[in-house]
Amino acid sequence: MAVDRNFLPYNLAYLLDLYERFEADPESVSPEYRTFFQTWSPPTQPSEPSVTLPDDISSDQVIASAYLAQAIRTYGHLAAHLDPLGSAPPGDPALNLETYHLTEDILLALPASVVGGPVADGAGNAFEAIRDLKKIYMGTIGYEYGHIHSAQEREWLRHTAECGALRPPQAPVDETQLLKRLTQVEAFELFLHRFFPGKTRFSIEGLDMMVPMLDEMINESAEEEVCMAMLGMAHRGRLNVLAHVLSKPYAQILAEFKDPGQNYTTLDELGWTGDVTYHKGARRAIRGGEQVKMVVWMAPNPSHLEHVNPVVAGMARAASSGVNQPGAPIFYPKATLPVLIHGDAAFPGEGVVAETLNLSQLPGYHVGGSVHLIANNQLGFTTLPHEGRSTLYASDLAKGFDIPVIHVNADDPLACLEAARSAIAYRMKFQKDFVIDLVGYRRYGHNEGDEPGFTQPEMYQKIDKHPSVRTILIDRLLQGGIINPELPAEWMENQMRKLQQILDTLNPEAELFNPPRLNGLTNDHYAVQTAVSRSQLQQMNEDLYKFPDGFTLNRKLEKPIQRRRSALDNPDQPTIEWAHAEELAFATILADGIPIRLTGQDTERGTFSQRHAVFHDPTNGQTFTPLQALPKVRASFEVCNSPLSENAVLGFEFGYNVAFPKRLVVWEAQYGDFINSAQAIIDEFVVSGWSKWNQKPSLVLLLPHGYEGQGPDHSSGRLERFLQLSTEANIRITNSTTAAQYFHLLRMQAGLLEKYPLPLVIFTPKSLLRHPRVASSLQELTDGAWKPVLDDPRNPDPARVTRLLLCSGKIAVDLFEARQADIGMDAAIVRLEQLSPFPRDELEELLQHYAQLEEIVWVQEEPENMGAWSYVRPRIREMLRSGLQLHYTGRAPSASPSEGSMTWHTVNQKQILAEALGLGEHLPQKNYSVRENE
Ligand SMILES: Cc1ncc(C[n+]2csc(CCOP(=O)(O)OP(=O)(O)O)c2C)c(N)n1
Repeated sequence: MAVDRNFLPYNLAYLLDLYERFEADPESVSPEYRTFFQTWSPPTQPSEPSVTLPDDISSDQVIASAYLAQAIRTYGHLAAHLDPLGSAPPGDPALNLETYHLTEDILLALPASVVGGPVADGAGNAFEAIRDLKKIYMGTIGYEYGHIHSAQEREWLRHTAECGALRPPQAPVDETQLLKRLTQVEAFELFLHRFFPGKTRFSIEGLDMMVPMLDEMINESAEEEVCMAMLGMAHRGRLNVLAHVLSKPYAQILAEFKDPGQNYTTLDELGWTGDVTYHKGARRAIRGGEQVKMVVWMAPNPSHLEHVNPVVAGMARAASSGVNQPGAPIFYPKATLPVLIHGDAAFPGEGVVAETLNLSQLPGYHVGGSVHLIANNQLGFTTLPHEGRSTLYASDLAKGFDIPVIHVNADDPLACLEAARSAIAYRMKFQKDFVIDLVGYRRYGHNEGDEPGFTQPEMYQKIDKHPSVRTILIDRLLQGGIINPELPAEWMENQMRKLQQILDTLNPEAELFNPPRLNGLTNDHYAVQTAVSRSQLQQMNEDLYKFPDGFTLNRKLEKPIQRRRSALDNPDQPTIEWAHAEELAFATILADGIPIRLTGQDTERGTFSQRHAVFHDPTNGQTFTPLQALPKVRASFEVCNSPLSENAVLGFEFGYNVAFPKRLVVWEAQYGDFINSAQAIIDEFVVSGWSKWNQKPSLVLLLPHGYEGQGPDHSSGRLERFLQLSTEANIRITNSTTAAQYFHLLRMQAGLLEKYPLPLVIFTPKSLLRHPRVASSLQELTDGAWKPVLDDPRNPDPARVTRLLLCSGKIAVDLFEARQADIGMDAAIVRLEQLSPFPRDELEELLQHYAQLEEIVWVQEEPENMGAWSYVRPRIREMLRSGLQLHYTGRAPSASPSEGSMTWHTVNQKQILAEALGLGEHLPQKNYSVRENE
């Protein structure tokens, strides 16, 4: 049998030990070894020069030496010198000779082959090999790869660590250039410190090597197939990275520091807030001659630490996906390199980190491997590691995700570059994540105005005396006679002079970004052709439900699919249900050449078994996705079930969308209620990305919403929160009630991607998904358009209507159902299908139409402090003509969105309907209704 090198240990001694055990009892070794030993026997002629063991060396000592070597490889990081401030590493008894009853003399007497690996090749005996192994594993790099499940990867990592191919002299570093780079890094901080004292910049000092490491990663990957590097990072060192890695002009950064804000007009007028300088993103093209060789892109991010991680991953996924052909998108795993820079307190502390790591190997979220760099300054604001995490290392979380880790001392430039090279080499080979824990310190307080001595006096006594990495490098280069002694000072002066000249000649306003204006939406903005011809829809419907030869449809789906097949036969019959309308909308959007990505928990099938975007053959488990098999489309359709996450997955979809806003990206919550697990992504990215960073998101959120007695956490998508966040120009919020409206809305969103992209929140039905009142006719798709306001379908005589029951969403259907045929003719039920931007003109038209109105009753099923009431109330009041009253009917104010019991729900729901419709059904509970104008 061929020996699989992946499970062969380096040292023969270990193998012999195993062989002995196998001979004594074959069951005592693993199945792989058992198979292997069946055809293997110990070499009679050693492959190494033959060594005769001295008489006083036992085979136990040979085995002990092998164990020691193994322990150094596995636990050497515990004794590595990782802290530039010199704290003692924890160490481990497994790394000590005494633990194995070994001595230096014993090791000197043993051959190097008992240690194995490349170190053995150059060593004269086991002592030298162990010494060299310790240099590798217990120097200024700590390797952690023993937890990796794949033997092939472990072998590669071990080989990479030990064979030295990535480190000098095999891979030389131009240390003079490195010094030049570190001079730029340090001069930038010194200059800002001198001219803007105390102003927050979150200096990189103490982790200066971050910049050359990023240079190295970008240059290394530019040599491969990578055409884009996507960076995400928090505040620490960001300005330095922007200046040097993203080539953001010094003038622009200095202008932002000067902040000529007095000439700006007010926030009100612009709707623009911009963001602090250390949150801004940037893009840079690296050219190779005329060609753009690579694009480096740093995403803007909020202060909310680590929340940019999934966003960057989503951006990378979008950049690596080919979408301009029918079927599934084509993913190019090496095309984009995501690099995420984390804080040492934030990485273990913020849950979104784990959520994002969990995305890394999932088919719909894979980005070909991200490189993570923990900017470890050993403090989180004032918090020490033992207060901030329950793990030894800041990086330990990553080990659970099968990610290799390298810890490296930030004061050893060559070790840092080796770590960067290893990360890229691993990522390119295995397309998996890699973590570098860059251990440094923080030169100043949390920010430059902060006094660190209040809380870390001893640490800062050390830091105050600690030389910068540039100084350490200069000393080394001078000692080696590599540079001329005048050079470092000369370079530093030149750099400072350059910055001074830029500052002296600065025209801050010219350098600053000129903010665009936010305009409110007008009716023109939804003047998009959304109707589709009858013949096209009928043809698409036919194509959609043609299954491939040999595909067996689940028996329980035969009838519903048959209903879909025939639903377009009678154009004026309301036979098209909600999910069917969605599929038709998607098909037509793909035919228009717009790619679609649809994700969410259990979204392929749909939480309520309504969608079936993917069919599963019960006889063989094969799948079929009709929207990927349509003949006449020009763009890809991607659909996938998300993992159980809201925060990271929504961040991911936001990133995917904002990187390429002309694709239709739809994310669905399992129930709208769970959206609050992603509140930071909503607040910080979806609704404010435009205002802060001039982004143009067009993400669609589907949030199942409606009161159906399922308790406080399965009722509300928190309409009120979105409405509160809307400025009428940053997001569209809808709560629509018919399949046709949904069809037109999706098509309108797709049609506006180019012209007027806006995030769109659609509160979607649950029990109404198959309700006959919600179903629509083909005619409504072929002739209709999106209507922000829907008048009463009963078409009441305006002369008789004195009460307008104004509402939004499912309660309208409940009102229609509860209203009896011959009564209530004085009331019209009108639906606001769109809440934001508020459809003033359409509502005004209706108020004119119902000229006899005496009262408008806002009816909602949500409690008074929730739902749309607080939002619509001032807007409706503005429109009240003289004598017209505004009233509220709905649930009483409440801390929790709904009742926990179906009975209690039913009582309250009935009461709201009775009150609104004036049915006089006085139920035992307090009848909650607010008389607005009294
Ligand atoms: C989600 C979130 N919580 C709290 C903060 C406040 N905050 C800003 S920086 C910081 C410390 C971060 O420490 P670390 O991750 O080690 O990064 P460092 O600042 O040391 O570079 C904290 C708590 C924040 N910005 N974001």
